[in-house]
Amino acid sequence: MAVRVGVLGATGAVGQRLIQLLEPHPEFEIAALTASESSAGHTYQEAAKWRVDSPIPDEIGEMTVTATDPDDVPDDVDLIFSSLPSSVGAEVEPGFCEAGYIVSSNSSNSRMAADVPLVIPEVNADHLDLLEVQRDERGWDGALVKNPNCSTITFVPTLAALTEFGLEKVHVSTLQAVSGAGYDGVTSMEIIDNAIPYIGSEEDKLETESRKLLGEFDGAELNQNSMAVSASCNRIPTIDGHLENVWVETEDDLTPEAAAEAMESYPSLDLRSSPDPLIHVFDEPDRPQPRMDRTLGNGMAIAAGGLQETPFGLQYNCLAHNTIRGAAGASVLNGELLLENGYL
Ligand code: 11C
Repeated sequence: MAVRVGVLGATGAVGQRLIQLLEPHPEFEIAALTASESSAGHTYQEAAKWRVDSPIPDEIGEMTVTATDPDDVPDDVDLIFSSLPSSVGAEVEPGFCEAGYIVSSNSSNSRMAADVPLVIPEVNADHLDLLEVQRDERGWDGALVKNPNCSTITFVPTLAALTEFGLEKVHVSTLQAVSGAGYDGVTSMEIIDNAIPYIGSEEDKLETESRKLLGEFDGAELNQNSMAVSASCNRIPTIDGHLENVWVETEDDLTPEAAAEAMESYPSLDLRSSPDPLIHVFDEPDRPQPRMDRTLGNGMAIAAGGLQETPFGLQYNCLAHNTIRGAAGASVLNGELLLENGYL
């Protein structure tokens, strides 16, 4: 029987992607949609300005949106997907966990909390065991699991493939699509004929989240990876798909050929939304590109290319669909991992 799920922040850009991915999902059944007070009481069709690239499913359009409050969500909902703005997430997610809900959240609040697993299943599924620490410390019947920022998800799997060479220094420069900024980014497209070299706290997120993801959980606490990471983040006028330029310095020699082989053979998982292969490596120096390659693996694959040796170590490009692999799909995949691990 499918697990009944709720979506918090269902009318936003990531909330819409969540609905698009969850509606046909055989393991999950959408049973609750929440949004801000102004949407509560309206049908989803009335409340949402639907913008994703498939029609709103009829049965979803007819559902009534509720306020984002555990008391308004049916008790038989077991799993909550959260795509709330971080300030709202910080306020309401703990209440859902206290009320016994398992929360798979894309919101950026609490990602770096010591007892909150920050998970990309193909990279650090074992960090889910941190939930035992979380339950001991917080006394929740529910649980809170996070996925990282979309730009972090784009490059960390490629680094995970290279850990055997001993990661020492990583420099990453991003070219991020406007959909990462939600509706405002997509609708205004103010940046046509422009690029913006500072987009909030992105750089800090890439630097800290990557070290947590590649850290080691010893059963009691999570030790951050010691690699040095420096990030520079930029917004470009692309609709979907974050492209990143990466330079990696390693302890052991690392040729482009060895790196390509490590990335191509990096294992995927036997979860429904995990693509196989996880990482596509292109030989063509002008790939990957957002418009051509963002839908690989149903938008869940990472694409890499342009591997070459430089005085600053191995250089390459990588790409992921930011609202699928980088956000909604990442939360759904964490939901599948929670199910696989008996939390649901
Ligand atoms: C952007 N990566 O492209 C951001 C959006 O931490 O989940 C996602 C922010 C986050 O602007």
